[in-house]
Amino acid sequence: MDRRRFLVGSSALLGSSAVATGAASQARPSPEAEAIAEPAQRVPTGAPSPLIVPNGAILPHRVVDGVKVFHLVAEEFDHEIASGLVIRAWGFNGRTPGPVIEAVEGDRVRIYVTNRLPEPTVTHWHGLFVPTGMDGVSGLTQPPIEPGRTFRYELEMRRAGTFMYHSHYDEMTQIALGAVGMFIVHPRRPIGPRIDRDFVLMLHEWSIHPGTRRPNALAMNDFNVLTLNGKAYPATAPLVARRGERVRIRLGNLGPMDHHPIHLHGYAFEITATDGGPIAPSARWRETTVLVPVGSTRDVELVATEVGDWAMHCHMTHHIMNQMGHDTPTTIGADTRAADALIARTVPDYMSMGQRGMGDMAAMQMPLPDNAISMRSAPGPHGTIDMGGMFTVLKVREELESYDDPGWWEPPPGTLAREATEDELRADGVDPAAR
Ligand SMILES: [Cu+2]
Repeated sequence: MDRRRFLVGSSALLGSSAVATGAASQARPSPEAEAIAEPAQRVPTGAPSPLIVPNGAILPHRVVDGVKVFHLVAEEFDHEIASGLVIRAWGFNGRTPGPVIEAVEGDRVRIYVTNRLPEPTVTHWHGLFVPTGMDGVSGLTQPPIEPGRTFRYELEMRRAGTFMYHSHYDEMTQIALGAVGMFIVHPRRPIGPRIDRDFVLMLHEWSIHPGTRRPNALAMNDFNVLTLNGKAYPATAPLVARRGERVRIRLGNLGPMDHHPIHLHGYAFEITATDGGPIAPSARWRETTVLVPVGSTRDVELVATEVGDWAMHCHMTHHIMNQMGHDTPTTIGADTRAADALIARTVPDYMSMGQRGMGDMAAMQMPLPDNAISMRSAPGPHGTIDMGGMFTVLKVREELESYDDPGWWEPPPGTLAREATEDELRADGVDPAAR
């Protein structure tokens, strides 16, 4: 008999049947979670920790006769990707991704979806087990929601997990314009180690030609704006944790086309769940990069043992850059002086770039069209950070007064890479001129 059953059994013996029955039913983890947990993890660990949605929001609800009632409004609005770039997006309740829907296993949930888009829409509950008629697939499971109309979805939260919601009408257009969101269902009684910091991040990609406002819904592979919860670095908020806290990062991907290998520096994490369900502890392995395919979620967990500022980013190099033209010939290694001189006769300020690589372009203040952001670059504590897009920072500190951005990490003496001295090179027998 494990400890939980022992406690439940002994409280039943006390005879106060109402209290004992209530305690027993509340204390039981879901059968699915319990079935795959290691014996040592089967003890409930208390209430779920609150969700943290960097740069985002949680959808409010009201309870009517025991049912959690939500209202999503599909609509068009201006959305700021980063300072200097505002797009005309489609999403929910003025946001893309839409606000996170948060519920608890066993809840009865009613979601009204009002369509204020110029064309029909429907909303699909990705990963949730629902009756077919509530699945939200236009034409297959329901008629489309015409502009101006409101549909009602009745859902039972049959299992806990990290799920999503998105348009399932004119998917190419509506998803490319941002009609997506996360849907988190907490376990009724969490089991396993308690999570202290429970982050929710939705990955997305956009094709936005510099100087334009409307994402190109027809793009198939030339995505030039990559976002975490709708923001491109440097607008992405850091993930802040205190040393020793257990951190969960829930990642969802409803971008149009690309899978994203999300890499975290300084740590190895475990992938603990997908939108298919939790992964038994005995089946997990450790990673530093988690691939989040389109149409999937991944939960990763770590204990924040290492203080510092740790980069977390997509490892596809074009996904940590902001707007750029991908159809420019490369000039790395080329001697362009003769061509530059010829062109400068008609374009006096002309300067070709990139002959020594493209790192310089981060620090260079190039004139941009209105409503465009530079390809990359933001000031960091040691110079320019030459990344943009799908990039953020996990900031772990020994002491924190709040979870607001604690600023940049100040490395203790002796823990910062610096230029080697002549003496050091000589003492270790390293000759920089050697071939
Ligand atoms: Cu990526």
